[in-house]
Amino acid sequence: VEASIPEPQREAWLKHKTHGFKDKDGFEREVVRHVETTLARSMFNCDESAAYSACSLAFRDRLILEWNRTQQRQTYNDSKRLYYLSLEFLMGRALDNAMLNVGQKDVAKAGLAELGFRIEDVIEQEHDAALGNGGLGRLAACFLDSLASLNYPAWGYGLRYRYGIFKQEIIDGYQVEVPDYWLDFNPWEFPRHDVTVDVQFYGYVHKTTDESGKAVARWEGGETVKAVAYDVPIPGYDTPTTNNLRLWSSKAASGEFDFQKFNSGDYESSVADQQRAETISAVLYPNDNLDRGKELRLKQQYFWVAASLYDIVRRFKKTKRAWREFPDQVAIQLNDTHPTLAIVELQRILIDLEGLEWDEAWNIVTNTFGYTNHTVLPEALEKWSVGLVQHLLPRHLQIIYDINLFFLQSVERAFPDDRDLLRRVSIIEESQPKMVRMAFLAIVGSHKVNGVAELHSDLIKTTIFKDFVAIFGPDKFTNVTNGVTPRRWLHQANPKLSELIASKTGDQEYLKDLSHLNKIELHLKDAAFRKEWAAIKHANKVRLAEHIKTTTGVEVNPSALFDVQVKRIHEYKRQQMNIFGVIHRYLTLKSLSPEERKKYQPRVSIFGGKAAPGYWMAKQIIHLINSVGAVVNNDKDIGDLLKVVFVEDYNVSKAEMIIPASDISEHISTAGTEASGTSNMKFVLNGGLIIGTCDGANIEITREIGENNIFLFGNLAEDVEDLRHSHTYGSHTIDPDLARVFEEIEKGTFGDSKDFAALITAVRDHGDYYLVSDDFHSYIETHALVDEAYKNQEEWITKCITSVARMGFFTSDRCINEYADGIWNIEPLAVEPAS
Ligand code: F55
Repeated sequence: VEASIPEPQREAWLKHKTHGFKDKDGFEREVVRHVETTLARSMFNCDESAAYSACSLAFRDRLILEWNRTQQRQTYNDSKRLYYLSLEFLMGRALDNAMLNVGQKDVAKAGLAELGFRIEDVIEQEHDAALGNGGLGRLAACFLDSLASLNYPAWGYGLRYRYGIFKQEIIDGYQVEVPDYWLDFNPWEFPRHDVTVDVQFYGYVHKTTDESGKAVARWEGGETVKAVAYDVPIPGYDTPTTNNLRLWSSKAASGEFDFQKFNSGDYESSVADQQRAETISAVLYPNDNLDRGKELRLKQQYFWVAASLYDIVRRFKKTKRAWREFPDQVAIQLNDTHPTLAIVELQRILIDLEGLEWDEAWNIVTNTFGYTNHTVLPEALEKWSVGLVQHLLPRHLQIIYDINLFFLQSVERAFPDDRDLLRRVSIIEESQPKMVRMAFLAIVGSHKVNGVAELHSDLIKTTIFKDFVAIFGPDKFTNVTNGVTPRRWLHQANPKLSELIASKTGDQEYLKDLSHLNKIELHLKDAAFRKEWAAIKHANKVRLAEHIKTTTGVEVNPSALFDVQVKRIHEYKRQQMNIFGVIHRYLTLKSLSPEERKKYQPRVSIFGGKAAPGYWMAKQIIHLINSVGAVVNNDKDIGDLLKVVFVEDYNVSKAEMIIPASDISEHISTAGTEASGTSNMKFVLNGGLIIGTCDGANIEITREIGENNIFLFGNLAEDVEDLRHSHTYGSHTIDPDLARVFEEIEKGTFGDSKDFAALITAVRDHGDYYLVSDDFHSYIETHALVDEAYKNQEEWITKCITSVARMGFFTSDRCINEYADGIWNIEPLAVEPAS
């Protein structure tokens, strides 16, 4: 308010009000202006990179105006906001998305052409914003797109990592990690050097009494790090709403302490302090579905949580409302347990700093938070040692113990004399060392807990959180099946298919209400439509084939069946089973006469995905895939019948190219292990079929598209436990086809067999935890069905079109509306069309 321009001077402001470009001419003028002034270049030295920069700046200027208006509108309206706390936002590229969401891509295309550039080449210049590992981070990005597109008042809060997920290089068949320094030129972020928060670490707790004699705790000493806000505009599709993603960056707090050091000549150590502070937001931890308990990771979590909560509370306090109204103004969603300290931090703010009573504060806290669980894998459930929390956050540990005490007391009242129940649900695990169970803390501190697909939400209720269902009742636990944004994953990734669909649904409304896709089923028999459909898939495959040729040197035939598995490499996702299946196919082909071989359906097996740098088994899988490729791709007997390629550095922008080019994709996790999966949705949405297990969202996809349109195989989740038990305690015989594959690997056909021994022994000698052998036979048989089905192209295309028509449910818009109604209790804010 203090910075507001007084009435008499506002006329000048209004006279010079900024407007974004309106048409092609306006766009070109802005591009040239940015090249010549902002970038200090000219038409004599404007390369594609400069064109990208200038084009982005032109669009950025447009976004800023609507972004400011959106924030003013939301503040003025003063209704409840959602804050989505996620340590990961896997955004990918922003320019293409911005052009499409503001509806000006055609203008930009024509304008860039007149200035001498192809829009595709300009888009390709952008570095992915890769602040995430995989599904969890990409889900957060899809949610931001839907929140803005549906006009919800919502902010994302995350960390501004200097290094995103590493870049993957494949050298001699092995993964090599290269740091991803992405901030050299990033026009999409706005540093807010005036928006900072001091975050405290370490120190001790001083217990004392206030003037009225009430016991109070004061957290003192330790060290302080400064959080600086960087804001990223999130444009909605076909709406002026432009929401905010706030990312925190760490730097040294310049207090007395540093000056003392500096003045006493201790320059080096003052620089070292500076660097230590900056380390907090330096790098994204590259583990997906694995918790490693590193101190720096806990520091990241608290740094980001403390800064975000301070910001949220500061905004609430400006409204001068009573504290009990906090949950009517603020909903906070925890994307997995990574932000669980937010529960403790809000309780601390309310009782230690604002002087509320424990019960009143705790009521506010639990009504504010919701928690989304993304995994049942035990190795992914976060735990922090009590000693570490005590050291880093002494006051928080006390509050955690108090939360646990009151919780266990209430459990004891409801279930008297059940000591074992208390032990099982305690937030503190009485192990050596003692551990804080973050998922339990998140459950106790939230009003809703959700899983991300039906099977997964049922599993958490019957396995890892069973006791909590008994304690809190079943209504606290719910399901919100994941979804994906059709703007990026259809319109942007597959513009030709998007256009064809629009021509049959009548308009592009289906991008806002994906259920309209069902209209294309009426055109199932339209020969011209089908032909066009097939031509688009083929063109997408040609584009991928070109990429494969230039990056790997392998020539693949675009008419072959493209079989794709792209996702993080993990034993539970079973890329090892896929490559064993490929070897089986290779051996089968080799055993046939040239005549018989010709009857076989040509295939390209395409893999992509990163292994966590410390995950040795995952790295062995990558090595085996590349080693098999090296043999198969150079085998003259085989030719086009089988190619095996590993696409380096799978990321969001590669996904946009690969997914539209797939005929069949693999979602083959051991039943009960993949919480949802989201690429399965993207593949089907782009006219690819899938082969998969009865796991995660595959089950709901099957229900929607019909079981004739999906290739399901393998054991069911309910049988997994017994099978594992039988491996360990019964006699474990390996599937004969798989044994034949192992034999060939051990003969050295794909290089030194010692390199792959661990992959074999995991199945043969170490209990086959992921049931590769149990599922192998049905996997191979189902692939044979895929071959057969593909030979009948007419039927295949019918399956593809029917499936796309029935995918409306899997939009992240549906998903966000479910969260808004069932968990956040927020409403969209009506907007006038963009000015
Ligand atoms: C990252 C860090 C930690 Cl410490 C734990 C997990 C992760 C992570 O990346 N998890 C992840 O991606 N989970 C995935 O979430 C998706 C979205 O809900 C699901 O579709 C997918 O099944 C699940 O594995």
